[in-house]
Amino acid sequence: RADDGYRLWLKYDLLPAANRTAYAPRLNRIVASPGVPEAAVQELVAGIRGLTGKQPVVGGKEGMGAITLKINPSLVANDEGYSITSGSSGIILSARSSQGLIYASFAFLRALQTLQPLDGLSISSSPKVKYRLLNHWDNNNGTIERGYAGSSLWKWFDLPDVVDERYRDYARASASVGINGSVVNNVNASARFLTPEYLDKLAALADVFRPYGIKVYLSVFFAAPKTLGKQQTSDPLNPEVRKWWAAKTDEIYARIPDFGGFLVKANSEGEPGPQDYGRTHADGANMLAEALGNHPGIVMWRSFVYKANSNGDRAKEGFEEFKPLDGKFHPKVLVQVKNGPIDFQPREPFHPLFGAMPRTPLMMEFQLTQEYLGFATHLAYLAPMFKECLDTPVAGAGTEVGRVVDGSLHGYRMTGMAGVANTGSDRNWTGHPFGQANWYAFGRLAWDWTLAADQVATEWIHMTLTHQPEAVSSIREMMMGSREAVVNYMTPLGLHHLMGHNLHYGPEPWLAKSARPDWTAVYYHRADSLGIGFNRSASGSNALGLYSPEIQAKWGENCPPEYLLWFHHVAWSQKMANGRTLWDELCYRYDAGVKSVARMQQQWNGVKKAVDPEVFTHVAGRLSIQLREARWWRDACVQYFQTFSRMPLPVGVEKPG
Ligand code: GCW
Repeated sequence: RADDGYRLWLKYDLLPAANRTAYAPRLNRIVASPGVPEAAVQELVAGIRGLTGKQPVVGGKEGMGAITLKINPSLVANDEGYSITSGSSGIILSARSSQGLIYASFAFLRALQTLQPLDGLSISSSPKVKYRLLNHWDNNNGTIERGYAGSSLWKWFDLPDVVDERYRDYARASASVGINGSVVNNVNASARFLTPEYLDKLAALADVFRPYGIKVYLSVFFAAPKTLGKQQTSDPLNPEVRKWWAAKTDEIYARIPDFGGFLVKANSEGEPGPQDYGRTHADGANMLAEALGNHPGIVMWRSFVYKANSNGDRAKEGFEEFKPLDGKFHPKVLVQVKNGPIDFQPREPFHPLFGAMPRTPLMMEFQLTQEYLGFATHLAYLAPMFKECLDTPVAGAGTEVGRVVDGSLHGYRMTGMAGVANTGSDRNWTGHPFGQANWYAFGRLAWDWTLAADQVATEWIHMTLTHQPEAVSSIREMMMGSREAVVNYMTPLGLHHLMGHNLHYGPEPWLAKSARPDWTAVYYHRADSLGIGFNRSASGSNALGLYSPEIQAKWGENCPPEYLLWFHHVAWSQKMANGRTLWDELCYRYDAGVKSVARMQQQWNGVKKAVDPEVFTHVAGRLSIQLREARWWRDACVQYFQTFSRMPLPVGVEKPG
């Protein structure tokens, strides 16, 4: 039967016969003591039935043939961690909490889905980060800001009376990769979400998510006291305003006792905020944290701020506003920082705030929806991009961004990672079938950022597409190179933000006229007759100076090609380490991007027999768009930059046509 992608990586289709035979005698019954969550047992029953063709019974005794689930408060793991062992007493899933058993069950099923041997199985795992959240930029009218897979999953007009069964599948899929929270609405927030009417709808969603350990969170409109509460002001230091938020918070908790908390975009891109009243981001965040009182929720305050300032450098603004506030935030506040200092570009250096605010817990914000990476039409597996950021030291060895985020570097206990979701109402959830891999990988890396991107890809391929070994390896190869391909055909060598105005799709490097200089492409690439690139070194904006001395040394004079034009304005004829001129290298990289997509097409064609025909055709179609658009990008950019370099195309680079 053709697969429509709805079941994501939780397909539970029959395993290859040899694996089924090996597994079968060990999976006869599921033994659950009191306190074991029903959702875990249900998932195991459904999973094992699907994968082996044999339905296990629920009940009986621990021992050979049994999968026994146990709550064990003395297990060496953190609150949500678990262990899985297999031996003479059968398979034992243990955890300190019922939530840990949910994760153990999904991990056990993953072991089966990825064909792990069960003999002597011994897995133990605890999440490295506490708050592992999807951020949905979904509006109450059903649209999604930067969403490319249909409309919102949340049917606000139907809720709370009509509860779509899809909400449960969303929760299952998210929990299966360790996600434990969902901010359901856009950071450009409507105050409407704080009305009793919408809180009832939210409570209905929370009820569906709860069995899977997913908490609901809201993005809040900072001026709600004025617009919704009829207050004179929304000044965070005004006592009436503070009372209003405290009462609103109580109202939320009366409906949703485990409500997760608030996400705030303030004084950014026209959103209101504390600065409207001469207050700081810390004043605003702390006011909301205090409004939460003894409730368990948290405040996530975004650092994504920039203002129109023709003399400045947008890459410095978040740093300049937030760094001085280090140590000034309430203990319930996390500052949520995008991975890079501009805006979710195909490649950015890590944000200079990481490592620079040792007295403030910083959480990571990645973007799964491909706003700047070809929407849902281009195939780009993003785990290598997440890893590149997380694995980079902020200073010396052992200071990886991942260690800032997991709290180990500066001793934070509040830790978090957010992913801007790529889900929507499309039957396959993410539009591009491979978009599912980014949701999957985000969850896995939020749980443990030290996992390898190719290992995560391998898991996902087995669970979603095929077990056939050659096909698994060529699909993995295709995925692993895909993000670099996008970097090459869109913005190689550290170039950034050359995308079409506002829409952020397709090339528009010539864009020079806009309401604001930092909304043009020429602001970022700075091409002229001498060379190209944004001088952010000491002789330029000195955004490089915001980083540690180690990083300044690394990305200064001998800057690696990946970040070259991000930090430096380089002469067209400057020689690269490989002996080519900058101009030639730029052309080669654009061309290499196109060639990589052509190669991806071949790799995909080569796995035709190993994957579902419907998925095959769907992906093949999208790859042909991607190839056409990769050429479009290359030809537009190379020809435009050639008007400055006035140099010929190097040998071997395909002529525009
Ligand atoms: O990337 C930009 C987007 C906006 C978005 C903003 C943000 C939600 O173009 O659509 O708004 O970032 O992250 O706040």
